[in-house]
Amino acid sequence: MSTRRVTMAQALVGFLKNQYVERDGKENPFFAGAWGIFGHGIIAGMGQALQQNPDFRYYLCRNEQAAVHIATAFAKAKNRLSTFACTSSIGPGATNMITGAATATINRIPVLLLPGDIFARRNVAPVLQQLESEHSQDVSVNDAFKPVSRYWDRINRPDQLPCSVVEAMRVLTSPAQTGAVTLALPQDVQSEAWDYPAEMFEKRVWHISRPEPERAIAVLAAEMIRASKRPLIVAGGGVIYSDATEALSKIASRTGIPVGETQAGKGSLPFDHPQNLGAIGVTGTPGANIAARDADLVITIGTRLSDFTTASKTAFQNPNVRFININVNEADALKHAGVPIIADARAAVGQLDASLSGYRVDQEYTACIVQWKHRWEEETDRLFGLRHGPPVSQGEVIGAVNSVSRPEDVVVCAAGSLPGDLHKLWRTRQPKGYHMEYGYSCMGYEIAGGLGVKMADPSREVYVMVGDGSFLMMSSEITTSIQEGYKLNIILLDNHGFSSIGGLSHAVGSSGFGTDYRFRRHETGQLDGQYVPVDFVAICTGLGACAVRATTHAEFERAIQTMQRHDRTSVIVIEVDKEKRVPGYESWWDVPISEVSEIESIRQARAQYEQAVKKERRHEIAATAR
Ligand SMILES: Cc1ncc(C[n+]2csc(CCOP(=O)(O)OP(=O)(O)O)c2C)c(N)n1
Ligand SMILES: [Mg+2]
Repeated sequence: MSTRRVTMAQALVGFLKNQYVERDGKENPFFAGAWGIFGHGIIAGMGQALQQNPDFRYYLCRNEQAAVHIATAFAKAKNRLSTFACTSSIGPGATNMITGAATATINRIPVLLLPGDIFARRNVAPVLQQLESEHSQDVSVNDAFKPVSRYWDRINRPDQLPCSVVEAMRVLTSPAQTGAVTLALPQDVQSEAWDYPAEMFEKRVWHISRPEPERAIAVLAAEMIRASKRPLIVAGGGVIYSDATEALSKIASRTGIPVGETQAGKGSLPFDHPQNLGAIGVTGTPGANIAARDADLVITIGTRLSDFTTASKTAFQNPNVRFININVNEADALKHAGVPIIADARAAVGQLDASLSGYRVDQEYTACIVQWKHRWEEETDRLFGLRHGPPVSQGEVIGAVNSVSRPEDVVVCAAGSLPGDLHKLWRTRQPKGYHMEYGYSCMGYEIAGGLGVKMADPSREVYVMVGDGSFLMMSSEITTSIQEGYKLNIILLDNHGFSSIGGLSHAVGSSGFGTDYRFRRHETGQLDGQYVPVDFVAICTGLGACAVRATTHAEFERAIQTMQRHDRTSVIVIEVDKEKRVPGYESWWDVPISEVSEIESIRQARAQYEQAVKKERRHEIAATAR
């Protein structure tokens, strides 16, 4: 057997750069390079290996958490067919990546994390940044990656690497299992040489399969659809990742079954597709939520059925409702006691379509769908057309960005009140036009995520919509976007705090406590003084971007035109009125309210809560349809 004597880190990079994926006959390298920030735990091992492999590009970011968000957004934009590795030093660099790992895993997006780790040799312990443990020397901060990784290993010997990297690739490329994969790299082992089998460095192609539905289950599902009067499709992220959007469009058009889109599934159909009722769930449109309420059959495709989709299990109120779940992941397919079609979304939808020939929903339902859509377009126009303030309303800012963006452009967002408003209002015209991280809804994802999206397809303009809270949490990758020459269009909506959680606070009877960026007043001891002024334009300019402040709607429209002419990352800061919210429609979210309290408004909110919570259903224990 021919071998190559290289260090563990050199072997790792040599392996990663030769991993390819193939789906539907199309092949591409799986890794686009590595992000990271070096420290003593990685500079001499992985750092040196990256240095001698310039064809596996190293990208220097400003924050390790952001690096993982960049990788996640890139992979999401690439339908999980490509990603980055993220390297870090030991200690804080590593633990900075944990939030990113959770974000990736919860969203089912592949990222490879390579944190440095404490010496396997142990004799020099405790090293700088080492967590000492008296009960075991086999513990480091990297153990904290275990619950947020889909695969986790520590490379304690160089000869262990071949087994571990192959397992890592299996999980990363599995549509059902994918998420963050962590290989912790002890500092000493990274630099140790071994005679690696030369085969390890040959090109390897990982086939991404499209599992077909089991015949008997597919027949049962088709029978159930034919027997249903008010079927509804819930389209999740799996529709987009599996490239099933055209198949969905066909089945919806042919059968007339309406479609509601989850956050990850938004864009599955163009907004003006006759069967697209738009957003569903807590942040859904009235049409989609009424259709969900009355549906006798819900066909979910590629969704995790999170509480935002099920309106905390209150969305589906028909006493006879049944579920068919098309999902490549068994656990998702079995949710809500559904008939599980454990298969690739595109394969399953295509097959279902073929077995439903001649079936169409009745005219009455079709007429409802037409009317719901018409009314929703009117409501969207109303919210886009508000000329509130200044401060202007968030809805009209979304409208202005939407109308400037081209169909192929992408809006990126993650946390705050924007995700709900965008879910409802954004008129998505192409499947990749809407990029929302709403599995973890991680404040700070937005700008880093925007960079990942832009890198995935530089031909698209990327519009990052970010609240002041998220911006203040993590904006430093603006500098990285300038370093790498990727232009982002950032719209920063300043409402001096948390519109989202502030609104929620009012709804739970807590009057906005602790959700505004205000000075502490000596008289009250509370954060109830004037707003704390922040010069966002100065911050963005300081980070290297072009930045302006707009106050009126007309100024904003002019600024967004000017933004098109800039060749580097550009920011518009606009103050929005946090009280001029986009309303909720026909939905509810379970946020438990104190059972006892000294505050009257909370007692009232609790009384309402006790009524509302009664609508929650236990779909998981329903008898199955079989
Ligand atoms: C890392 C993180 N911390 C806390 C939260 C909880 N949270 C959700 S939205 C929000 C406020 C976001 O403020 P901002 O970005 O200004 O958006 P706005 O609500 O004003 O639209 C908070 C604190 C979160 N989602 N992520
Ligand atoms: Mg805010």
